[in-house]
Amino acid sequence: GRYFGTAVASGRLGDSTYSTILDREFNMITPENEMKWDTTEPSRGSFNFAPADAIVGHASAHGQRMRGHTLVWHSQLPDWVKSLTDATTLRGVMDNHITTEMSHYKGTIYAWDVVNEAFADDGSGRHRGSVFQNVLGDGFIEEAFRTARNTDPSAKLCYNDYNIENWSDAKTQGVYRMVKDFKSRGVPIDCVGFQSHFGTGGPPASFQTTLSSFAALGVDVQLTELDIAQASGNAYATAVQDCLNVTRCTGITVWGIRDSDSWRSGENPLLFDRNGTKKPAYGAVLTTLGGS
Ligand code: 9MR
Repeated sequence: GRYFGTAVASGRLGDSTYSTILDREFNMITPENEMKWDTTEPSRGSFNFAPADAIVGHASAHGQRMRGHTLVWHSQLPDWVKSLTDATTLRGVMDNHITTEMSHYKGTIYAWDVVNEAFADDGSGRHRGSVFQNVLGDGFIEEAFRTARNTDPSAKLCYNDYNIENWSDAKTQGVYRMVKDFKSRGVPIDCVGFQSHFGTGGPPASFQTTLSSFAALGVDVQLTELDIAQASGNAYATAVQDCLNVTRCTGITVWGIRDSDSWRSGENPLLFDRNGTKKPAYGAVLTTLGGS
């Protein structure tokens, strides 16, 4: 009943080992970089959807659904956006970016990471500094979600972040307060993505509590970028079981296919080795999902 997805890099689609595993094992795709602002709007008003279109085309040809990643993020953001200082201008630029990209992909995206990584790592539980935060203030996240809903009312709208898996962390609590506030005021939000980039031990003991606590606010939750240093089978099994134990945990995405495809390849964090062979963690995930 859950989807199982992976991040995909458009440049690897021509690698037959890669695409064979992709189409055999995964029914959800997140573009690893191709839908980010530096690729999609490298200069103001000039949009480039070709790399992401290649992935969407692959997905529709193979019956895979898509997560859109990501519309508003402080990173992989072009300098022309970072240098804006006028609030009216930046608000217009942000809203135009959201409406143009979402409109291009209307009907092809199951869920959008509307805003990515907006909270700080400093233990404050507050938003991080960014051009959006510094010029537009706290309201920029709400503005982005409202614009997204108006553009494509049938796409699920998610907030996505890392290091929000441990329930007692200030960052987790900060995101929780935001979602609770959005729900109480009718700001449109449908889901929260927990990136789940874990160390060797896998998820924190409280991960299921975190997932169920957010779900109780009335949002779906997903593991959106799962990878685990050294990929212990137990750690992967625990992460998957934490999701299965929460009714509103609707799916899991791993952040790449083979270890050699990973952004942290030195830690061998994925389910397939460099040759595309299944690792023990693959079996642990399959068994946890009820397969054999
Ligand atoms: O995996 C992505 C890598 O190829 C890029 O170089 C990097 C640039 O920031 O982004 C990586 O993906 C990130 C994702 O978009 C957001 N969460 C953290 C991921 C790993 O850095």
